[in-house]
Amino acid sequence: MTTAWEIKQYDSIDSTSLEAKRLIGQGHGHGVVVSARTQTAGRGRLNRVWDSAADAGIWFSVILEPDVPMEQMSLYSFVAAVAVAEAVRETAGLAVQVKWPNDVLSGGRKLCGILLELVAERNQPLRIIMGIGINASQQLADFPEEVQQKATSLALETGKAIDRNLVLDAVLRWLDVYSRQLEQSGFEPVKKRWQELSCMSGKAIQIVRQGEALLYGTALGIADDGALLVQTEHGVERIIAGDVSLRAADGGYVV
Ligand code: BT5
Repeated sequence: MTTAWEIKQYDSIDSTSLEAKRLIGQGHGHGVVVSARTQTAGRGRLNRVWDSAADAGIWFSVILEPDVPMEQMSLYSFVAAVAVAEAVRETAGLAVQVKWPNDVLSGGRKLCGILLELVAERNQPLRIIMGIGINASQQLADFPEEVQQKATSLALETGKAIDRNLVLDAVLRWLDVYSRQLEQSGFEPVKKRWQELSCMSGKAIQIVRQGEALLYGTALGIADDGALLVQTEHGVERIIAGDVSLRAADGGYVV
């Protein structure tokens, strides 16, 4: 069954994910989508700032009540990434790559970030808030300086103006497709598609983890629980959280 998405459109909001959380508190649930023209406190992982300039991107959060066991909830970040990749291919004609854990890249630059949060309220089903930010019309100079070195937008990649609503509709349609696959067939089909789109397999990478030493190795792929498998000099390590950079031709690590 396809989801009857209910899109709540805002001009300006602190964060679409914070608003989604407030809406859950007010009794809203599966299928509600919070979308805003701008966010004044857009967030990434670890409370990092997500630049969300007015009308420059597709900033939205989706509330889901997945029909999967608790331990599979985090796999929805892969569902989100492949859904964004398909939607961008379909609407902008752009072939993008995915990077563990939660990025969609084009030309080695970050086009989209995904933030997955789990909400457990007393006597209520477990819910996911899936926050997605896709850069649409920015030129490089429009991004804050720190972001300019690693970000891109649909306009920069395609040279065309893209209808943001078309992209949003396509992402929601593909979210339905891949959520259903995860619920009905387990992680394998989503994992396979993610690995096809991955820019990492066999690449030399560096991983930054909170409170731990830098880790260097070769990306092997993802495990059945979504962990990143890395061949290091000490054997295969399973990474469950961290920031990954790929080694560039000059030996430095990028994005
Ligand atoms: C992410 O975090 O990539 C998740 C971003 C999720 C944003 C969406 S927008 C709708 C919803 N509402 C929210 O408040 N959030 C979600 P992370 O992997 O931690 O990456 C954050 C880093 O990306 C920042 O520290 C910057 O370096 C960089 N960055 C910030 N804004 C960016 C942008 N617009 N495009 C590309 N990179 C950006």
